[in-house]
Amino acid sequence: MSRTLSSDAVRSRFSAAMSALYRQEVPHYGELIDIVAKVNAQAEASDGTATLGRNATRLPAERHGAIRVGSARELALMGRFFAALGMEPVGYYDLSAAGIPVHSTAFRPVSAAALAASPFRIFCSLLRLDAIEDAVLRERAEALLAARRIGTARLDEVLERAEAEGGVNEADAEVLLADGLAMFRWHGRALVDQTSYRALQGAHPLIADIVAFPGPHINHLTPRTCDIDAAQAAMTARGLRAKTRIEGPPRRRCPILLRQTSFTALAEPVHFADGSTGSHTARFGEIEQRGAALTPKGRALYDRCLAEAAEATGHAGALQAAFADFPDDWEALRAHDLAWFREGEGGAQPVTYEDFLPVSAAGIFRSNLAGSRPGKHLTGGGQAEFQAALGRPVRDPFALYAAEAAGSVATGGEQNT
Ligand code: OOG
Ligand code: NI
Repeated sequence: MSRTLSSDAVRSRFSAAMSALYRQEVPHYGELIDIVAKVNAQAEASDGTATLGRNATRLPAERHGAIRVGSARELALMGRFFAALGMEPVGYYDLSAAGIPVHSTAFRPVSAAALAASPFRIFCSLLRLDAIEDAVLRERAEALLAARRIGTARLDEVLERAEAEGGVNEADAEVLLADGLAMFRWHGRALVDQTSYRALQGAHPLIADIVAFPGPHINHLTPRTCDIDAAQAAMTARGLRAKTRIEGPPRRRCPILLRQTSFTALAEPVHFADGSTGSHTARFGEIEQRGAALTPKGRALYDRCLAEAAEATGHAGALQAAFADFPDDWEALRAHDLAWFREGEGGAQPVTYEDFLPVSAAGIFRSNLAGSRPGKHLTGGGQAEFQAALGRPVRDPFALYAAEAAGSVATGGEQNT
């Protein structure tokens, strides 16, 4: 046991390795990292408070990525793999409410110490095969997924040892890194012929992305900026085609939750199983800005404001107008019990939001899927089915923030069942 490495160290190495891989696979990602580093340095110099206290130090290494898996077995493997990296499933996101045929969780470190050591997260989505209405196509997709093996046998052995011994040694860590990285790399080779690819694409572009390839390729890796408006302007100035609308709350003096924007997916060459070639668009770039975590009361207000803005679409100031009644100073946010605070040096400090937002995530999905049209809201299954597939319950984000605000550590994974 003395040779056991800390999961923080393994996660931090994995995050750096993923970043190097993505830089190599998607050259625009390197540009994005440069832009964000410059914007963050400028914001830091002009206003040290912009990054929410203690988080300034973790900013340069902070990333989130996203993957999509096709079956319960694959999701369970992801749960075990990320557990070995000290990442737990937090939250449940039903994207089918927005017409996207997946449901999701976020694997992330949960303690303040682990977040400070390496704040790496993965937004992980599970395909809902019931979105395929054509029975023949659905069975074909099921058969492809049943035959697919995304992890190696030695990775499985390492995970079993990690679970039994509560950690990994250096040799096992190297397998986790190498075989983990291999799972998430892009394969310019499809498992199916071009006709089948098009049929899957016709059911929903996401279905083709998940089912037609050998594994769950990482589809974006997102650096965190402390000024997303400046970073977006810099992206546009460099010729990266950024999405015009920033997802999430409007620009405010006191940032809350999460603001995100992406640039469009690149078309990548694909070799199909019939020997023909074509292209596939799935991978893209994204930047994020994080603000304060909201209490259930604050979140309910946020959801109301967002719904109001959605109804008023069309006029440019709709978002600002809809959030006019959301207090924009820390004292008021605290007095009205809208955001979480922790006692720190110099008084109460807002707790940073570490999770995602379903409406924003749907916007990010949509903006990067060629020709996607809304699917139906799937009513069956939901969170219970997702957790059964994962093999464990997801943790309740509110319980984690409440514990952080109270200066304690939330225990167990049994909440939110
Ligand atoms: C995930 C999209 C959601 C975010 O930052 O909200 C997401 C995906 O496209 O697989 O990454
Ligand atoms: Ni993202």
